[in-house]
Amino acid sequence: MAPPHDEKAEIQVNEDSISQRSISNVLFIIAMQTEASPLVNKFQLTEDLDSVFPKGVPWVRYHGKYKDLSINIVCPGKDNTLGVDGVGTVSASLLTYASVQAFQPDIIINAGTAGGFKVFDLYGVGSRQAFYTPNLAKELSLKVGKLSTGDSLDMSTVDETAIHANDATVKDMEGAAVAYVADLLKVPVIFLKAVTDIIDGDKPTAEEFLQNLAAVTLALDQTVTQVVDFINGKSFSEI
Ligand code: FMC
Repeated sequence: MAPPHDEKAEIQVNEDSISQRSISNVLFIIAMQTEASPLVNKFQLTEDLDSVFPKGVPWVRYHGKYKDLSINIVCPGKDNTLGVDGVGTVSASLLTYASVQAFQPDIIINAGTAGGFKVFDLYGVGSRQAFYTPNLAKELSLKVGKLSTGDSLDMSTVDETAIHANDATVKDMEGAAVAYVADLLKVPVIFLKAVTDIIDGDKPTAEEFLQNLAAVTLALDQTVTQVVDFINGKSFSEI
């Protein structure tokens, strides 16, 4: 007869074995080429021209070694019909799914830009899917908050009500999709978002977004590098 099934103990064992494991394989999901390019250069990654992805999809993969880490950066690429970056949840979820299957990462990092709200001093807890990284946030002085995702740069009044009701402090167009797939496939995930625009500020969102994109991408690039340097050689319990 099988011994009684102790689910609690099993979960504990799983968590322990995850936390002791060192992180060696990092997958970045990045929506826009402008956001990805500086990192591709920084980590000296090469584009995979013989793609592991299905033929004809616009998804782009860059990969290589940086310090002790194996790094993949994937982007949805340019929409086949419209020629613009495939931002948003639909492409993000498919790309995340296919990339986890193909590269079996230890951790997913969704890096990109986001809109922020004027008040950004809330400490968001209980985010279901994000991996808890207290040491990383403290060491790099990163603000921690709740991220809200929708398929629009602009914010409708309905979105606004929901965002405020849930205490979200940043707003993007991919995070929840990446979180959903990461949870589905049980891969730890973290989100790094650099703020391009103040949603509840005076300037129109799209205008402010475009104005700040280059400068914010630079800041994102620096933070991502610091995060990768911090993660390098560490186990999950140390981040
Ligand atoms: N609202 C929603 N998304 C964004 C934003 C805002 N105020 N600022 N920056 C973004 C991010 C989204 O995640 C997309 O990838 C891209 O930038 C906007 O097209």
